[in-house]
Amino acid sequence: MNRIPPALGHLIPTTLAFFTPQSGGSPNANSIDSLYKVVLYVALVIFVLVEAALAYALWRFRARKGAVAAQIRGNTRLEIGWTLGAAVILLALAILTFVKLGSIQDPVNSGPEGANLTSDSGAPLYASADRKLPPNGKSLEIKVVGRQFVWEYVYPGANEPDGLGAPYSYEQMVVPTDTTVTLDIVSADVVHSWWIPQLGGKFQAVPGYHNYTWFKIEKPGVYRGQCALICGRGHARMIASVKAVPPAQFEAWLANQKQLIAEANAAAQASRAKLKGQIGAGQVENP
Ligand SMILES: [Cu+2]
Repeated sequence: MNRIPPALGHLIPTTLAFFTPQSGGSPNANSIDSLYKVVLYVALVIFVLVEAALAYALWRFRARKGAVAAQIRGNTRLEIGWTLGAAVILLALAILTFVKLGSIQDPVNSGPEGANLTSDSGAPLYASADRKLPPNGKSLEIKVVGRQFVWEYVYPGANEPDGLGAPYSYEQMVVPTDTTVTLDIVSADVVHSWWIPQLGGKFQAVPGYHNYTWFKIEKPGVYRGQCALICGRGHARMIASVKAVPPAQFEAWLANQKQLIAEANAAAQASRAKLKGQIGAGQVENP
């Protein structure tokens, strides 16, 4: 008889999801979500207890004709009790937070499927630097460049040691599933904020500074976000998405992207040469 109606049964998790961080995309986002929920539940229990005590006192001791209020001057045991109780709860939450922090900040290893990515030349697509990497030191590193008003992503696979010829894309980042992706976030102009809620917390893109974060996506899919810091007139249009595909599909996409960029560069070079022939080098902008 006391079964929850189906509509209501659906309403509770939906409402709860609205008030808690998005998750399900990456382990760090899941850790943020579970930590948030623990704090939320503890706070909810305390909130309900305090409000219930308040409501009871308001009703029980309401103004009545002839009633005389008792004059109470403090209760040492009660006061020490709630001070200690609050301190213990706070300490427990602080310890739990520090225990959980590692799983949010520290990248994990790639899964078996995503561990062996190579570029089309056969070289491994992994990069390493002097900062937080997975325990085995291997991750797919993508550079995220914030600029007014589009996100640019630069992938490993440059032709030359100075980074020239690296494949890139705008707005949508493509990544392999089962692979730990580390992001090196920079800005080309003003401060922006990189945020795909289902893949972890916000990170600012600050000119002249590097910020690092990571994610690891299990299931193929598209995860959406948007620049989370007002950065100028086009801020609202500065959307971002991360598309996760199986590793083999990612390698094919990356090779194709590289080829498309090479073709476009060749075409631009040809039309520049043609223009130069027609009107003379002196009149071509950036000859
Ligand atoms: Cu922005």
